[in-house]
Amino acid sequence: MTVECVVERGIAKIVIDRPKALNALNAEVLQELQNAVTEIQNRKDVRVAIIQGGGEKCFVAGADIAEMANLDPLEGSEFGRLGQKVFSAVSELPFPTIAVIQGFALGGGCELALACDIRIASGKARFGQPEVGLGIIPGFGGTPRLARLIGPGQAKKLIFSAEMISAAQALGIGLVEQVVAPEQLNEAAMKLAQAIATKSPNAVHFAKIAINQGLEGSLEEGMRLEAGIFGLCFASPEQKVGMTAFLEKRTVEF
Ligand code: DAK
Repeated sequence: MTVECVVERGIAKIVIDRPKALNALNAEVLQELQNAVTEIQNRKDVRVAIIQGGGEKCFVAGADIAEMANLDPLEGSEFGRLGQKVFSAVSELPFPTIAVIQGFALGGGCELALACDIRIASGKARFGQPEVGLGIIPGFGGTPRLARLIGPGQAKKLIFSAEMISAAQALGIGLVEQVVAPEQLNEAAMKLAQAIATKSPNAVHFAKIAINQGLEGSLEEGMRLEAGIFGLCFASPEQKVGMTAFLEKRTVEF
């Protein structure tokens, strides 16, 4: 098994561990990643997921170039469909996802980080979309997701130039949300995951839907959606539990 998935105290940890190829995504790894996502997506005990690469050097160095090199058009499109399906499944997980990036996040690896809700990187991490140097374009959702996250100008700069950027540069353009010292990466990720895992799971789920769907339409549509979902929170016992605990000056446990 190359993709390991463990769940502990509400936090699912998915590790892509293929060090010989810098965790590159071949069809087998993509299928294992899909299996891991399928396993956790309906589990009520999972409140947040962390996705990371095994080893010191790499998050994920992209799609497996050796496997892709000799694909015919039909195989290429099958590979692309599998990748897009897996990445969509990651982005549609009902709870937050955190990409924990210790090293290279390139091509499909950068796109996997983009499919997550939040990205935390080590100061040693490096990011890039090198596809145009290989005669292809990002194909796992990179073009629309990157442009939405960092704006079309920065996305075009990164994709057209195929240049690698540092963690500090990635932070500067909003490609990652937090950069920490390499030795603090796991601790920082767990701290964030634990903070999320102690909050109302329904509220966190609803907030994710409101933010993601709210970005799809106009501001007015987003506000209407937010109002509807806000109302829905009052159908959940967690709203009563949370507010009652506050009023009674008790610590809340969801
Ligand atoms: N695929 C396969 N093997 C890879 C790999 C990759 N992406 N990246 C690294 N490796 C392998 C190397 O070949 C090497 O294997 P051996 O020679 O030891 O057998 C081993 O990992 C160690 O790599 P290096 O020796 O190159 O290590 P360095 O420290 O010198 O360099 C590096 C690290 C990350 C800078 C370098 O390995 C590198 O540039 N790797 C390639 C990065 C890259 O170009 N990634 C983008 C891949 S393209 C699609 C949708 C999406 C995609 C495609 C199609 N459809 C819709 C159809 C996505 C495309 C991509 O992601």
